[in-house]
Amino acid sequence: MSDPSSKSKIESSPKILSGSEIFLECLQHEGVEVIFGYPGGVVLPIYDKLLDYHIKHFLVRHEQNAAFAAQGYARATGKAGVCMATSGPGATNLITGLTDAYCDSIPIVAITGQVSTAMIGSDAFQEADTLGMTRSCTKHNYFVRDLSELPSIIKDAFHVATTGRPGPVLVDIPKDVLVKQGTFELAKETNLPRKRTSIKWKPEQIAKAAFMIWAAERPVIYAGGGVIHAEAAAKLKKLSELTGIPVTTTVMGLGAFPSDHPSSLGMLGMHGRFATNNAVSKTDLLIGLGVRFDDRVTGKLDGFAKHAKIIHVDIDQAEINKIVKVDLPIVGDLSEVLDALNEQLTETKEKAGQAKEAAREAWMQQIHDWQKAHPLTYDKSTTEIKPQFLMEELDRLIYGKAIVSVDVGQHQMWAAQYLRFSEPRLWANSGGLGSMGFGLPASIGTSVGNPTKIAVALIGDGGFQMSIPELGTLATYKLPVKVIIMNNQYLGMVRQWQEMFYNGRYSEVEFPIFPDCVKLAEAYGIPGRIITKPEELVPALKKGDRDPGAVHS
Ligand SMILES: Cc1ncc(C[n+]2csc(CCOP(=O)(O)OP(=O)(O)O)c2C)c(N)n1
Ligand SMILES: [Mg+2]
Repeated sequence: MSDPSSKSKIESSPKILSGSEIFLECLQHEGVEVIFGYPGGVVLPIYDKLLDYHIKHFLVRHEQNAAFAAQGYARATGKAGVCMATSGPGATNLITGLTDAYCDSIPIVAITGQVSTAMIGSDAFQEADTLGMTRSCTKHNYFVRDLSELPSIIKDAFHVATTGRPGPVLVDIPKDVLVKQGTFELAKETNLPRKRTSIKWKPEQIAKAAFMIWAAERPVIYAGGGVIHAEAAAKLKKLSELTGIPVTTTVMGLGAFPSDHPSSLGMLGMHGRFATNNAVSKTDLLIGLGVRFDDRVTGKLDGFAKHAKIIHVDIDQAEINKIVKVDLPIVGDLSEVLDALNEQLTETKEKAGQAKEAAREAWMQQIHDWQKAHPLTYDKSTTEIKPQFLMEELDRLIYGKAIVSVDVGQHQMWAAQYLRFSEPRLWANSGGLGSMGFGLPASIGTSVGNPTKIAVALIGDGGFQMSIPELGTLATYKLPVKVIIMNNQYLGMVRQWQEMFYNGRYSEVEFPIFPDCVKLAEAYGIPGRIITKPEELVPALKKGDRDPGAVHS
């Protein structure tokens, strides 16, 4: 994205720079190429200097969407996404996006302006306690008291966001620091620990894990987003292939294991597959990798994997025994742990690997029988477009070629069940927080972050109405995002709960007015079409292959 011939100002100018310039120099040195943001009073000094730098700024239509777009970028690339907002309302608008990133362990660095230091505490115009408000939804937050601290804070912010368990970090910078002149000296290294984790797993734990794995008759691997964050998908595949153990993934772990692998069990939990949940409830060894035993996975805890010994590998010690008491906790970087475990398993395979072979074969057969008896099915006889049909057709067209960003609701779960993922970072969803309005802005970030893949935004009619203005961002930057609005004409997920748990007493789940999406898209200069018949689906999806386009089904 950045012009390779671009020169940092520091090489051509004296070392006396303004706070804004120092800030932008620091970002450049962190390798930042794009910022998703929205300007305002106290960040004007940064926006002014931005004109002189080769960092590309994407002007979104709401700060919440800057945070979601930064997340889309981070989820697609593994690098920290950057978002920026002004003080007061700009900062408060970021909060949902920060909380969302915190829940899903997504590395983003949020920059907020603050009123000048001398005015803090005076109820100044657009003053808000950003630090206080974001303390609980960031991995860490910083306030820049003095210009001299700025380079080291920026360096530390990127370090904290991307190392250990990744997460959002916020840096709040008062206006006087941005306008002040000072000598620029780049912070060379962070003083924080460089290791991804300071707690190191022990070889005895690896040996014990290998022993438990060979001793198990009905093992299952339960893999989560941590596998993707640790770039450990290939190592997970090796583990599964070395041992023949099937793998189920969480909604955050989709892509951590290839969907079409014979040992793939798809997703587990409330919205997971019958056979997979059966396997988890009957397993005698559950190997949790980069997971957090979320309630959408476990359901009632006393019924979860109740026959199993549990191994839990996670980089965050706070996750160990938080929800479920485990038999063997291993705290460490999954990539390192899986290397060590695979080595141990390779060494011990010949001696120990055969002991339970017959039982393992019977276990896989049992799982296949469950899968055969309870496949994902739907009524194919209707003349309307069934969501599952849409997913199957979309999957056929985009498998391995697209990054799919989804919103929150029924469509999200259909996508999670039916779409296949060949590799990590092809899926962006609001897993832990379940924030409606996520999908469309996230697709902006995935499109910018990885333009080699087709960007698809698959969203509900409810979530779409929360993010309509971002069509403006798509159009402005001509981002080739394929927007698919699944219009079931209600807040489907909520309606489903009312149907199941409130005797079908539907309350406030329909919109009496829904805009004509074609006219709406065209108002932004984006081609759109409404389709209602199954036979129209594939031609419509194909037509908009690389153009911005809205399909309303
Ligand atoms: C910001 C926010 N508000 C409310 C909810 C509660 N909620 C979860 S799913 C859902 C319905 C989503 O409807 P729609 O976007 O049409 O998707 P569908 O379920 O119909 O596929 C709602 C209201 C939420 N998750 N996020
Ligand atoms: Mg809907």
